[in-house]
Amino acid sequence: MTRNAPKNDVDEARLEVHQPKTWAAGVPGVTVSLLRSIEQMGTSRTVRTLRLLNQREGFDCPGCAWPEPQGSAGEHRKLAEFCENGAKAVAEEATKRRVGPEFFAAHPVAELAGRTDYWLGQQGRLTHPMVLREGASHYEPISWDDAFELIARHLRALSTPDEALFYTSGRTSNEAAFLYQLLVRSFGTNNLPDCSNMCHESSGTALSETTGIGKGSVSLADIHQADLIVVVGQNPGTNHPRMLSALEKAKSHGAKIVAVNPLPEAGLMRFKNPQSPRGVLGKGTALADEFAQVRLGGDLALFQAVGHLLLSWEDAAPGTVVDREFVDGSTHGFDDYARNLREIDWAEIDRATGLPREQIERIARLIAGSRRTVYCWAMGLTQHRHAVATIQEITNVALLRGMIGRPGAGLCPVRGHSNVQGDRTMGVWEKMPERFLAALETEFGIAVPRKHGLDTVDSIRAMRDGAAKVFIGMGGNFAAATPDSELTERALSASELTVHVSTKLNRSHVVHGRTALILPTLGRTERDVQASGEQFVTVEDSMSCVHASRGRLRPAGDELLSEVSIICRLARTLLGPDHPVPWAEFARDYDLIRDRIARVVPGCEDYNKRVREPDGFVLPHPPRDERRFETATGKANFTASELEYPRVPEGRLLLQTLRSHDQYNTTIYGLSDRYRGIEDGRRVVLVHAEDLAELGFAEGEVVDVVSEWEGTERRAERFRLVAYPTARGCAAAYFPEANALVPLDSVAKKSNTPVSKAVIIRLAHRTG
Ligand SMILES: Nc1nc2c(c(=O)[nH]1)N[C@H]1C(S)=C(S)[C@@H](COP(=O)(O)OP(=O)(O)OC[C@H]3O[C@@H](n4cnc5c(=O)[nH]c(N)nc54)[C@H](O)[C@@H]3O)O[C@H]1N2
Ligand SMILES: Nc1nc2c(c(=O)[nH]1)N[C@H]1C(S)=C(S)[C@@H](COP(=O)(O)OP(=O)(O)OC[C@H]3O[C@@H](n4cnc5c(=O)[nH]c(N)nc54)[C@H](O)[C@@H]3O)O[C@H]1N2
Ligand SMILES: [Mo]
Repeated sequence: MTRNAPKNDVDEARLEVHQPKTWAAGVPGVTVSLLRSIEQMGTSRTVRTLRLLNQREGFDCPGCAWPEPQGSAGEHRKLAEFCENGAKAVAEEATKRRVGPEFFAAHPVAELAGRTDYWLGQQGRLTHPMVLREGASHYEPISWDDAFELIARHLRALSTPDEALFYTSGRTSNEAAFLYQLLVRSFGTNNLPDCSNMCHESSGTALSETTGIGKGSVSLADIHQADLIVVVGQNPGTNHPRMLSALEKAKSHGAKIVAVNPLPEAGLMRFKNPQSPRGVLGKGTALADEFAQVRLGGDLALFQAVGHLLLSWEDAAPGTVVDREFVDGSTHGFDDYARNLREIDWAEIDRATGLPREQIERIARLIAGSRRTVYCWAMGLTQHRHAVATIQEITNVALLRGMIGRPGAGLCPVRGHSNVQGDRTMGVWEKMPERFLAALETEFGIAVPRKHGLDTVDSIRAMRDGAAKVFIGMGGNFAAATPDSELTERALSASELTVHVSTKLNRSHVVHGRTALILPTLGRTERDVQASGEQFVTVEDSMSCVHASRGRLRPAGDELLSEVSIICRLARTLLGPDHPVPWAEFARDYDLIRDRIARVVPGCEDYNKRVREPDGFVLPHPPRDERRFETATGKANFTASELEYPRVPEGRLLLQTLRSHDQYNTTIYGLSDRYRGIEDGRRVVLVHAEDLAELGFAEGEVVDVVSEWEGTERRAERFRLVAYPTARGCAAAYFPEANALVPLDSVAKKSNTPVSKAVIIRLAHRTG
């Protein structure tokens, strides 16, 4: 399969490559964010908007899920509690540009399908519900009522509700997410694939088995108090910039930082805090004390080696390394774990990690000597075949040292989308537990299905095979975010109906089913006024804190409906006026939704009152709160795993797909990957200079990239080679351009997450 670069792509001839930076944030960060904001919003709207970002009376940043400071620290929230990339996320949403009926009249869908994600996103906010009728060349306006009728007609015509798919991206508020899953289950299916299936599913799976809860166990205060922070497979300087302030604070108390990454990411090396004069003017704070440049997928081996060393030091001096009291009292499976790691094959560890043994030993020493260790990770761990085992190996090391349920310590999967964790808490999951489903039935007097639904990868398979015919997306950009672009786009195009509730134009609108709808919705920044008055919504951050978010800007258009209204009106049309759920009342007053959340969702008692507290409230987390583990054994479980790492054939490279500094997933803000020194272009592959030489390629050459998977090949054309200091044998290219290379069937064991960080590729010279 070959995927051609869009014809009118940005001119790659302009691409410039500079030296990668060795520090992150600081003045350029602030200047860039202000310029981008003013470009999209104008000056006065910029000032008004950024003033409300992440303030107690304002809206939650639609960027990442990193938490805001709480309690007395929250009193001192800096006026600018935002980062460069948060400001870009806001500018993208609060832009003054508009995509209305005239735009669609002027641009046939076939033309839009040839545009890049960047171009599509830059056109502005969607303002009117639009329909693409079967066989038509253009989207045309449709009334909201007709749009809901059309969807209901298609859904009712299915032979079973399981032929419909209901996707969610993680920006949806708790209120909308709760109603969305209620609608989907009332209709009769658990087909609730979400972006989490491609994101932290592996973390949820790993942690549920080991600690009994699929969420992280640390608070911001824990990070501040830690004496050792291990950051694995994460690029906070770009994707969670406010995390750098937390790392800086920990450092100021003497904490050490270990960074494990195939790339020397600027944000792991040095931070110049834009919110302190010292940061702006001085050298900034050095972050990583130990930078382990691991090979892609080598982390399981690394943490097995660390575990092995810790155990051998314990054997040599019993009682000095293992937290006996915790291990004996609160865990299960330690002996099997210890037996598994008693003997390890160092030659295999060397091949898997590419790390010097002395460095592994230094890292193990830091871990053995730390009294308060926090482990942070993101996509560098979750998107591998052996992702679940890798996260469990880190958990093993944490358990061995008793680093859970202790101040300043714990496990911290750093979430992506600003409300991806909340959406799961509210029931957006294809396999919610029985307890939740039963509570829904009791609360609403409805029957909900028990058969597990389809996740993202299985949804694509179902569309490909004709087993799913209607696709509805509550936010997100399914066509571009998913693996195997060619196959996925064909699967979507084979659907009878595709519907997208969206704020901005994206590829999923132009790779459409036979009939397609675009339903424009309010963003986080906008005022949401309903019959009972102005509404707010609630979200949950990466550290289980639930709080209110209130948009203050004028909506992008008079026709826009809130996500809650869209769900309620669709539900009324589809399920009829006699349905036991009071959909119309919910749309009038979101407090009524929250009353139900309080009764159905564990830990949300008294929801309306508690989300009105200035900082909201923190959901219960038994391991963190009382060292209680709701697992099958009633204890925290050690795991004994085989050593596993990606094997790369001769002449091939291992490719990871990642984010540039100037994008939010499939939303491309601009073409400047500033910290990595890549300007004015995105179709690049970063490869070590010595690998380029060995493979017989020249820096700057434009090549095709071919991925190899079980006898099949996928090809993406025209990528420029950049010599880059990545780990040997490893390469990197940007998502979503490189998604064409990720095979649909290459998934993580247990979590079914696409393996986007370990794609076997070869480079091919272009002929002619
Ligand atoms: N500005 C901005 N913020 C974002 C996003 C965005 O696109 N833009 N996306 C949001 C979302 S949804 C998410 S999930 C997060 C993603 O946040 P990240 O996980 O930081 O995102 P990626 O760009 O995928 O970066 C993966 C990092 O892991 C490293 N890595 C890759 N493979 C391996 C490996 O095998 N081992 C190790 N040790 N490291 C590895 C890469 O070199 C890179 O530094 O960010 C969220 N925040
Ligand atoms: N190869 C590769 N693939 C990946 C990844 C990778 O690292 N490599 N990362 C994966 C990860 S971690 C994730 S989370 C997924 C992301 O997958 P998605 O969440 O599906 O993708 P996004 O690009 O975040 O979605 C952007 C769109 O959301 C819509 N939107 C924005 N705000 C709102 C809102 O408030 N309401 C509504 N209704 N719509 C809104 C806009 O129309 C915008 O175009 O991608 C995954 N895909
Ligand atoms: Mo994500």
